[in-house]
Amino acid sequence: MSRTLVTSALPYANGPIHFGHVAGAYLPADVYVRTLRMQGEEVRFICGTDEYGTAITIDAERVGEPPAEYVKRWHGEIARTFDRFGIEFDIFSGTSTCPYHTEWAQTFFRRLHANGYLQEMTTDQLYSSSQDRFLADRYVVGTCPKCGFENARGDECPSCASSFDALDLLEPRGKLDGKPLERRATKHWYLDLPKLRDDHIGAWFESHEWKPNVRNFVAAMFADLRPRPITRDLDWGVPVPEEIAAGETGKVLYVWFDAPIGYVSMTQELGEQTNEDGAVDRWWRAPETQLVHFIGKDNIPFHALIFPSMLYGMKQDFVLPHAVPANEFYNLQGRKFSTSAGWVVPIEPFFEQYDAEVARFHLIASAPESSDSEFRWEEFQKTANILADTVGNLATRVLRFIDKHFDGAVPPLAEAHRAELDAEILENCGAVVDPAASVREYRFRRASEELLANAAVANVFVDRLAPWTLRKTDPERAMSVLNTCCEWIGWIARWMVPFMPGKAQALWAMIGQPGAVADQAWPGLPQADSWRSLTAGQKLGEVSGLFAKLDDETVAREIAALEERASASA
Ligand code: B3M
Ligand code: ZN
Repeated sequence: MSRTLVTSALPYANGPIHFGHVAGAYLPADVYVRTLRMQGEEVRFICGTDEYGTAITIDAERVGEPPAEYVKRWHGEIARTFDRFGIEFDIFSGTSTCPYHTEWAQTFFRRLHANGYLQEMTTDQLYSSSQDRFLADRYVVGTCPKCGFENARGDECPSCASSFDALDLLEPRGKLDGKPLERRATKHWYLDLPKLRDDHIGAWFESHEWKPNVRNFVAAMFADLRPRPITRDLDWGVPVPEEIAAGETGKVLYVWFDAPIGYVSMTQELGEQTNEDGAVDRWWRAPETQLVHFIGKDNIPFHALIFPSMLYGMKQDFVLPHAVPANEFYNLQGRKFSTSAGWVVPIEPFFEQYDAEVARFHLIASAPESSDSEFRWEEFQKTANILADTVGNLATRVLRFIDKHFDGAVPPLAEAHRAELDAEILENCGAVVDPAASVREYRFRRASEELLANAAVANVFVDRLAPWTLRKTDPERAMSVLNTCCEWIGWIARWMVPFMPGKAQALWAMIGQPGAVADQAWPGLPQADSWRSLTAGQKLGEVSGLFAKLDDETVAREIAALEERASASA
C-alpha cells in the first residue's frame, strides 16, 4: 500500500494566521489526512513555523526582541490557532528549534555543491557602513530610477509601479537609519536551476499531471530560468557550511532554501518522538511515498520547481512531489485580508462566539480551489443554517421522537420492510455519493457539497415516510423507518469525520455507538445487502442540538464591526 506524506506550507513566525491561510493550505490538508487515515492508509502530516530570513529579523527588530524569542512567541500563537480549528499535524515544529534542521539544511547545501548544482558568484550589493552590514532589499529605500520618486522601496516603486534591482536606485539609503549606502562586492552561491531542469526536472514536470495554476506558473518560469541565489549576508539563518564558505563570514542560507528542507528535518524529529527508526529514509527516499504539498498559490515556484530541484539534486532517490494542490487567494468580504488594515476576523473573539466546526466546514465549502474566493458573513450564516436544517434537524427530530415514543433505543427493522426501505433510501431520495473520491482529487468544495447532499437524503426519506403519522397507523413500519434513519445517521457521522470531527463524534454517540467514530473504517458507499450495522434495542445516547442557527442581526453586527475595525486602523 502507498504511504502518503502530507505537508502544509510552513507559516512565517511573524504574524497571526488568518482565515485565508487556513482555507488555503491547512484545512484542506487536514481533511485530506483524516480521510486517508479512515481509508486505512499510512499518513504523516508535517508542519511547523518558518523562522529565519529578513521578514523575521525586521519585525523582531521593530519590537526590540531577539529573533529567537520573537519567533517562539508567534510559534505558540499560530499553534493555538491551528488547535482552535482542530487541525492536527503529527508534528508542528519550527525551523530554528527543530534539532535536525541545521544539519539537514547544510547537508542539502553540501550535496548540491558536490553534485555540481551550485555556482559561486561575486556581485555588488548595498552595504551600510553605519550598521556594518549588507542590507536586504526590504531594508533599502532610495530614489526611483524611472520616475524620480524619492521613497521607492528596494525592489519596486510605489509611485510608478516599476520594479528593479536595489542597485538601480539613485541615492540608496538605509530604511532604518536613513544613512547613505555604498556598493560592495560580496560572494554568494546560486542554485543552478537551468542545469537541474535539463538534467531531470524539466522532463519530470512535463510528464506529470498538475493543477492548471501550478502548470501555468512553472511553465512560465521554465521559459526564463536562471540560477537563483540561495545565500544571504545575514546573521539569522542556517550558516553556510564552513568548508564551503572558506573564510567568508556572515553567510547564511536563504530562508526559501532552508524552509522546505524543514519538511525533511521535522520528519526526522517526528520519527524521534515516535521511535520510528530511519524515518527520513522511509518517508522521503522510498518510491511508495506519495508526497503532497498543500500551499497557497504564491508558494508555487518553491514547491513545484525549486524544492523538487533540490530534492532531485541530492541524487539520493528523494521522492519528488506527487501533487501540489495549490489554492488561490481567499479574501474577506470583498477585500484582501490585511492584519495591518484591520481587515480580518480576529480569531479568539470569533471562537468565543462561533462554532469551530461550522467554521471548518464553511471554510472548506468556500475554499479558493480553482479561483479566488472569499469569506462573507452572509455565506457563513447560510452554511450554519443549512447544517442546522439538514444534519442538526434530522438528528434532533428523529432521535427525540425515538426517545419519546420508543424508549430511547434503536427500534427494530421488520424483515418484511427491509428491501423496500433499502431501495427507498439508497436510490429514491436523492443521489448518494462517496465524498472521499472528491477529497482524493483535491476537490474539497465538491466533497463538502456531497456530504450535505448525503445528509439531505435522510430528510427526504423521513418526510416521505413520515414515521410521526405511521406510529399511529402502522407502528411496526414506523419502527422500521426509524431504524433506517438511525442507520443513516451513523453513515452521516462517518462521512462527516474529516470535515467536522467533533460533530461526527457527537452524532455517533447520540445513536448509542461506542468508541471513537474516527477509528471507524471509511464507509464508502452503502451497498444494499450490507449497509446496515446497528443492533435493534441498543440505547441511544443523550440527544442534544448539534448546530445553532445564525440570525440576520448577528451578521449585520459582524459586518459593522469589521468596517469599524478597518476605519479605526486607517
Ligand atoms: N513561509 C511563505 C508563506 O507563508 C512561507 C512558506 C514556506 S513553506 C516551506 O507564504
Ligand atoms: Zn517610480
